[in-house]
Amino acid sequence: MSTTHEAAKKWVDEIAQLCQPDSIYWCNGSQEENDELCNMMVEKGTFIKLNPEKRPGCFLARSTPSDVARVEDRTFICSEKEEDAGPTNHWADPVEMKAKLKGFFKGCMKGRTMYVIPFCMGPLDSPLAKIGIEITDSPYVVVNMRIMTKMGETVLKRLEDEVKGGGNPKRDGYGTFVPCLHTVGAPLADGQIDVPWPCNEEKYICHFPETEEIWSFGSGYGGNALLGKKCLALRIASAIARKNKWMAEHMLLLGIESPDGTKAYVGGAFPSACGKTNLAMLVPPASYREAGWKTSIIGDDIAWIWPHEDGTFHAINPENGYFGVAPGTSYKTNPIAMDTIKENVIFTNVGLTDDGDVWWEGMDGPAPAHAIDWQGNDWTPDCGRKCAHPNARFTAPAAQCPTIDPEWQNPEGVSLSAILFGGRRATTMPLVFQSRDWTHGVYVGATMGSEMTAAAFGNIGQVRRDPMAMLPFIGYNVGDYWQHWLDMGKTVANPPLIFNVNWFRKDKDGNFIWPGFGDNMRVLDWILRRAKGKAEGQKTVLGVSPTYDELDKTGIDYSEEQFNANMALNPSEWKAELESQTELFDKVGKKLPAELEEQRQILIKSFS
Ligand code: SAT
Ligand code: MN
Repeated sequence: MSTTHEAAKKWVDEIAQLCQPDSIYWCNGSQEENDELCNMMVEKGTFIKLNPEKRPGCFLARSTPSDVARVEDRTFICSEKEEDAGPTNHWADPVEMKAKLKGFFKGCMKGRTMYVIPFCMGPLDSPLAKIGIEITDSPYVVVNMRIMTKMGETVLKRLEDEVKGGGNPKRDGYGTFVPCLHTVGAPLADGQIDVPWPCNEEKYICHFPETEEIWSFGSGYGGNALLGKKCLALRIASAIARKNKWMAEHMLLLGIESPDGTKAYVGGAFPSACGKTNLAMLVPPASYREAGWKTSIIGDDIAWIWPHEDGTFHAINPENGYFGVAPGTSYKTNPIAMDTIKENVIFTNVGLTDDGDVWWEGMDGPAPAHAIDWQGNDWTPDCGRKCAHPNARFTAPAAQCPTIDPEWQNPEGVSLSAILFGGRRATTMPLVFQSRDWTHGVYVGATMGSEMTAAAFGNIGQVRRDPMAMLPFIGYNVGDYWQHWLDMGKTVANPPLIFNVNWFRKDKDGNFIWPGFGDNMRVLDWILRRAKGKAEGQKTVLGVSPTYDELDKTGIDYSEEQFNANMALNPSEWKAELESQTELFDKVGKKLPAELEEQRQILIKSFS
């Protein structure tokens, strides 16, 4: 197989010359192809086939211990001007970086097969759909991309059709594709035996926003290697979106159906470790379910949002699967996820039980008496080591999710009623408030922060600013990104209302005040009533908050005192909060939109 798309053919030829693989294989995305690759990886030791009675169609991969997560300090935005990458990114000169990378990529696929993966992010007929071609020497990447994107023959055919004037002429990037080049960076000498998880100690995850290209060297893991996800759908897409007046955001998309049959959609941006996947798969409390409330998921990680002719923002999930964190996932914390990962799943760096199933810390029931840990060693509950790596993952097809929304493949997306921002804050931030207007909402997102949960990232409890939960994913200058948000609010008559939520506030004794998880439905209910003009709320200096009576408390104990503690705005905490926001604002410098500093000044006045 090859292609009639001249630019694609030329690019693949060029890369083959550079990387010198033993062979080239164009992926068609079929089940047979997938089975063959999986079997081959089982033979090679990359994959372990799980017990087909317990986990049909599932495999376990164990990575090299140094290749377990995204590598932010090896991630580069290679814009022509350094200023265009801005203070939150690592910048490198595109010409110099390309030259350097060419050195690394020269002969990097010797002894390996070069896979060509045509893929599409988003429904093919969506105006926002993005076609990419990933070249990789990793079969692990191929089978993961098959779950996480739409991949293979249909996509390539569509790209070829577009050159002839077919397909969907309204597609952003019509006729073109984003070249995504990936290698594990481990060429094989003649006769050399391969290791189960090849990778390189050197890693470069490079983005060229002006030419819309991605070059990734040395890692086989997740966001470093599945280039459709964070690299394309966030970093490159955010830069394209700015040019073409849409938005690429690190947001879940959740559908909520009220008992009266009306359906609303909300987007939510939360930093990692704030329960994004759990919220996207929320199960409402019993009283809500009995009353007829239903929730559904469009996406758990990324949203592409654009101004629709109906005067609202519409959103699609560009992904096709979930690349979720396994540890902590259980029937108690996320039953929907547990039901999604019963079959056809790739597990990476979880534990293996003696009966050929998977296990991780936080799974339901007692720990197994014996297992094999993520590094392949014997493990017992008292051995003092973790069985699964804390960033162990499942790759699962979205279509297997029992609460997948019927509209999740609608090319027109779904209309957004509300956007939520939220971090993990033990103090300062109330349970929920609605921002005063779009500009104030953008300020709330821009100054969003979350407390560190692991000592490794800094002092526990210290707030890390994570604007719109996009800190590692904005493909350009954060000041320009905020300006883009401000501008986008003016492109539709009815932009979504912007809310801030905080599920993690603690009382004097250090206990969470709000029950969280499914009970977050009670807050969403109020938010939707606000969106429909059916809840009065009460004005605070932050905007509008619910009254105690407006929150439905059926089935939980939540006293007015608890509510007041949850909603309290403590002036001294707020003075410190507003002061600490200057750290990021100062870094942004002259690119900081004046409106955002004005918003900060308004609050300084209110709290003095
Ligand atoms: O590894 S990924 O970037 O895909 C997941 C994550 O770190 O959020
Ligand atoms: Mn994410």
